[in-house]
Amino acid sequence: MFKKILIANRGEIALRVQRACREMGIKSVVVYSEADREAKYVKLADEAVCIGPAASSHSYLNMPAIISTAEVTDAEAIHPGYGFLSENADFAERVEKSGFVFIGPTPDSIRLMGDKVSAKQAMLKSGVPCVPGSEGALPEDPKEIIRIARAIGYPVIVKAAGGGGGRGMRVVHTEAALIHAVQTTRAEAGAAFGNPQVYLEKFLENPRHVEIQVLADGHRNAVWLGERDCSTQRRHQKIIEEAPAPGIARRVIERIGDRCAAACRKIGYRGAGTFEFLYENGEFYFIEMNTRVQVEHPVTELVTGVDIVQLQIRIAAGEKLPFSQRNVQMRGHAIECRINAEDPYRFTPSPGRITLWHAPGGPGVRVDSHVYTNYVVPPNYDSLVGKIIVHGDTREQALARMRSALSETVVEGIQTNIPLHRELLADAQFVAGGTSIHYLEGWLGQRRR
Ligand code: MV4
Repeated sequence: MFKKILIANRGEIALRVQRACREMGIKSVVVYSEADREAKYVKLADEAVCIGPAASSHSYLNMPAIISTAEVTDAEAIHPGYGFLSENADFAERVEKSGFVFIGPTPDSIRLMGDKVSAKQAMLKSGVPCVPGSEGALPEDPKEIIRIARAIGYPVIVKAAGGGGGRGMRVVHTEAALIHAVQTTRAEAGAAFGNPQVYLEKFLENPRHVEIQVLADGHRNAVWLGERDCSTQRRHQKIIEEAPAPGIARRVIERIGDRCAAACRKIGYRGAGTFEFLYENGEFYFIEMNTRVQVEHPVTELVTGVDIVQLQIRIAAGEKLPFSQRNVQMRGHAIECRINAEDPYRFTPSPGRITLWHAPGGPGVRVDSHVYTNYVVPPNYDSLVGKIIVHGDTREQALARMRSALSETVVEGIQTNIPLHRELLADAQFVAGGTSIHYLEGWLGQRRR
């Protein structure tokens, strides 16, 4: 096992990785920006190195600074967390070429999944059901494009191969609007991702976002760790996630989960991964795969009892998965509320000093947060200040525990979205379960304040 790991991230996930290291007897090195000097995980790290100014382009995205810090501190491996360089195949490659272990998939896997066209082709070949659409990237010829869209049937969605996570897409309802939409999306994609390739899919009008967590060890062993329902989102930012997904038959999930694990074996996947699906009318449709640990991984950890971050580290060290699929058991129900430093009505960021932070506790309550009383939330990064995750025997018990946890939580000095969470947890349709990806935005449109 590694003796020392460098954590190339910040905030709650830097603390989460550090906790995994400490439990495993591994020393941690953190890199931090000038804006994160006072962060608790910086003070708690075995070593901490300031790598640049607040702007992430000069610190958390600064590959040479991160790799040379690994060199001078004698770290053996680098954990990228989520966001920043976590899904950058060139970074993974540079880390390995410099003689360190990248705690994540191979550069080839990251590249395969980073291109959404090649990802979908790999999944189709591996037996994972995908949204009906173009076979690969669209050709140049407008006549051909029209023919492909007709075969799919309107509405269709144009997506950039280099996009993902909601960036670079356009819904098209009529043939008259098709070619212009394709050309605009191509131009935007070329500028934004350096890749003008686009593809077409049937546009699903009211799906849920359900994802499957996998772990694979690179020795052809792969397991899936259940699903997460991440439908409650606004502008592609998830705010509540839960496991399992309410109201979906176990045998339907099991069929999909087994296909995901089989696909991992087939493509030689190594590490943690997430298969993103749209779920509509009882069917699953693959859209993208994420090759990193996700913000919402704790709900899976609570229902399976598996420490995903520790297993990422063990897998990167060359160990085999310590259990097989039949040892994976789902127990109870878990819900995560993301706590953001933002105006709960207007969603504008609310950085600044937290004058009082009081975290909830009690049975089945977990808080993943790097903040504390007198911590200053910097304005330079995303607004996540913590996550409250609850576990119960049933969804009802988990909901009750979340309501109780939210009512115990006190945050003063900045605004947070806790009032929004409190309202949603009292909403009859959310409480009933199974709301779609459009529910929250519709609900916000009708909201009274
Ligand atoms: C779709 C879709 C409907 N039909 N694809 C948005 C994020 C990216 N991961 C894919 N996205 C979507 N792809 C087809 N064929 C609707 C969305 C979508 C969405 C997906 C998941 C979670 C939230 C979303 C919000 C708006 C649109």
